[in-house]
Amino acid sequence: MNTTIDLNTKEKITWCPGCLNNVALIAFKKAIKELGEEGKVDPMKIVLVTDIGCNGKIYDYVNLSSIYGLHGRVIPAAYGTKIGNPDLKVIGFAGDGGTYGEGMGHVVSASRKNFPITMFVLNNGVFALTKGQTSPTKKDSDNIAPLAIARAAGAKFLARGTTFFPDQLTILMKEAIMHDGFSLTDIVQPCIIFNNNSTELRERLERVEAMGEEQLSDELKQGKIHTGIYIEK
Ligand SMILES: Cc1ncc(C[n+]2csc(CCOP(=O)(O)OP(=O)(O)O)c2C)c(N)n1
Ligand code: SF4
Ligand SMILES: [Mg+2]
Repeated sequence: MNTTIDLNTKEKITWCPGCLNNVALIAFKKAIKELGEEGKVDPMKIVLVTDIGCNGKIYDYVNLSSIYGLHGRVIPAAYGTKIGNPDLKVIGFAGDGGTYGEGMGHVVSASRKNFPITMFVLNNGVFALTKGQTSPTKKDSDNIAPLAIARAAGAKFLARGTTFFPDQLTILMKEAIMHDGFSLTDIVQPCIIFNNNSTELRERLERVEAMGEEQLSDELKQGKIHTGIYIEK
């Protein structure tokens, strides 16, 4: 197993200065590096499937085999890749607009049928790349609770992380990647240009060891947003 792969690339990062996507990128690379060093994952057998959006630029910033997919269609592309070669560890990376808007039907199918893929969603509450239109998770806009929906559809591994707790985010990512079936990790963060809700998020976010059914939907109640892992017992 090759655990010494350099995950960095030479591509210039074009996210806005201070974009929290950088935190998720660092947490993700740390997770892959540590799993490689622990002998749990072979980075050469990982395929990253990315979406369109600010989040999608991660395709250029991680030195892994990758597919730059269509907007909202990361889950089918990832599942097809896994079916084609079950030896691969397939990791989807996408945004809230693509995954919970256009792609929500795929979340339901993946949850229901337990597709053996990992999904990370950078949830900034807006369609950021296209200049900040409201996404399904933006607070005060009849927002949805994606983890509760996935749970209702049968998902067995759900996690919520945040770029405000980067150490926990790495831990969540490692657990999600090691999970054999479908895992959905929602990563709450502001978009500092189009949805700068940093102060509000800092007040609402609360780290917990394990999430229960009720905590999955706390975001919908617009109170505390718990970060942690829910695993079906
Ligand atoms: C099928 C389709 N619909 C719409 C678009 C235009 N589009 C590109 S990126 C984007 C918004 C992405 O929002 P999100 O998924 O939340 O990602 P973010 O930019 O916030 O990271 C949209 C609407 C597209 N490329 N393809
Ligand atoms: S618009 Fe928002 S999400 Fe996109 S790069 Fe800038 S800060 Fe990041
Ligand atoms: Mg978004």
